[in-house]
Amino acid sequence: HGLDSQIVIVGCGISGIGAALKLTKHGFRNVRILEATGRSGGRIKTGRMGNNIIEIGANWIHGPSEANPVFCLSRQYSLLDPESLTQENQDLDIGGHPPWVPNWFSSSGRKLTPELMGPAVELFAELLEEGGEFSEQGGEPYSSVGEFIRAEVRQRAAERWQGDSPSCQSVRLSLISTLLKVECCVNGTHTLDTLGLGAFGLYKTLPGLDCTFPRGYEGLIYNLMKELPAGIVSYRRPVSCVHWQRVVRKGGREYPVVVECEDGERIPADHVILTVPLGYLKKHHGTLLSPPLPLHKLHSVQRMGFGTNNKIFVEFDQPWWDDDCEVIYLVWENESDLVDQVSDVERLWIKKLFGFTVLKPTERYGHVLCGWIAGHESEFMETLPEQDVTHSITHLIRRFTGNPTITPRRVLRSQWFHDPWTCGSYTYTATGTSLQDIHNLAEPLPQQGEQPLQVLFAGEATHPSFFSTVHGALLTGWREADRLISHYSTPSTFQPTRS
Ligand code: 6YU
Repeated sequence: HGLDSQIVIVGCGISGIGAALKLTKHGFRNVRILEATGRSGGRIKTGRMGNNIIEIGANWIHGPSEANPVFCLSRQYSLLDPESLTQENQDLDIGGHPPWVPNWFSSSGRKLTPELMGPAVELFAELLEEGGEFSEQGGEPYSSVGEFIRAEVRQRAAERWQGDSPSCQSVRLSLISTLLKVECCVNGTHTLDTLGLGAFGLYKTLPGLDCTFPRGYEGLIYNLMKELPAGIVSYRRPVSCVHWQRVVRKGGREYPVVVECEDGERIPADHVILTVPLGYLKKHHGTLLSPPLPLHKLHSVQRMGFGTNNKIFVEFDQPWWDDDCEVIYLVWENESDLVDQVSDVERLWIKKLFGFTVLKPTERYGHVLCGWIAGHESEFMETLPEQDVTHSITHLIRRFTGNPTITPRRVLRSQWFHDPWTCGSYTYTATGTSLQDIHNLAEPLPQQGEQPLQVLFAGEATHPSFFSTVHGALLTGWREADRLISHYSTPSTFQPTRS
């Protein structure tokens, strides 16, 4: 049946869309996407705050250069600013950390100087780089990135900063606590103590200065969707169970899989590509697959990390940061003990917010900041009424600027942990995980036998080096489409369609 085989894709995020496009362009005639929500895009989600466009999910193209398919497609669709397209920007190799102009504010209401903060910033960057080298060394001195950074900071700071005053040393160590919180956001983990050191170097960066979409990330989804055959997506159609290893007869044919939807519909299929987020799979694997996941796959689902990173957008009438400032760090002066989690989440959750990125250019956005907060503190923040979040943010900014009159015009936050179809933000390599776990997640079911490839797995969590990104997710959708294409192209399995 080759090109007539029934293929069901679960999830209409970038990986599901990518898989569907490749399959339909190759000539597969019976491809359907089942999407739980009323929209396409999944974790690519552009919203509005007043007249401004804001990204509720993915923000940047990480490493926008020739090897990044998201960059290439966005260029083709004319979605990017001219600066992002320059060879100079594509060639910049920033190792995942863009050289943003910082402002530092402290909890005693003073602005901290680059001279004071510089040595702490340098030390932290050095340790992040070293931390990424253990994955190729076949052994690591600590199990987590958090333990490694803390131990090395204590030792190197004592050596390097011994001539500086105690207060200077103390505020630099407090900045390290802030930078630990930044990394919690970048990696989408509650604390760096659960981020595996051995696997830290698995994540690979591409060259290119991270860029945004001037008219919103969803423009990419819109353009891709236009290329899909009409009507192949069924919205508000959550899948409740994928029954595989079955023999189901319909229309004179036998199918090995039945996809059961929450509304009771049962759809026979030859292949299902599952693109649900790892957070969703962790929570629902027991009911989503029947028979259940084989143990080695289940254990990898459980071992891999999936955490929360949320944004809090805040709009002001006037800026309280420098004209050229691109990122604002908040330094709690009592945090010289290198902490990245708070002791009392309900009372102190706001201390986990590391600071803000500045939405640029000002002519387009006005004075809007994007606050970043990861972990359990972020998950708690989601449960608060919006006015409580506004109150905490206002109080925080007044304290750090020493200006008791600053009042945000508007506040809006994301709530990824309580999104029932995502259950968090993105994947990280937790302590004890290795590349093998990602391979296990990506392995199709069954791999061999009479009816192979009944259930295939795509989505950001299944990419060995670009997990947690949009380009990683897209590549996994293409990978699973290619797997089916080559399955039907090999002579032993290819059966030409009769007309
Ligand atoms: C990137 C960035 N970015 C910020 C925030 C978030 C993410 N990412 P989808 O979830 O999209 O699709 C699945 C669909 O399935 C979905 O529509 C569901 O509704 C549906 N579904 C679920 N259950 C179902 C059911 N039962 N039945 C039917 N349908 C069902 N990526 O490139 N740049 O700036 C950010 C960011 C707040 C939440 C991001 C970013 C991650 C991407 O958004 C994400 O990977 C993809 O969109 C996922 O696509 P998908 O198709 O797999 O799933 C140095 C170093 C170290 C390590 N890493 C650091 C890298 C930095 C990571 N950066 C992230 C940062 C931000 C800010």
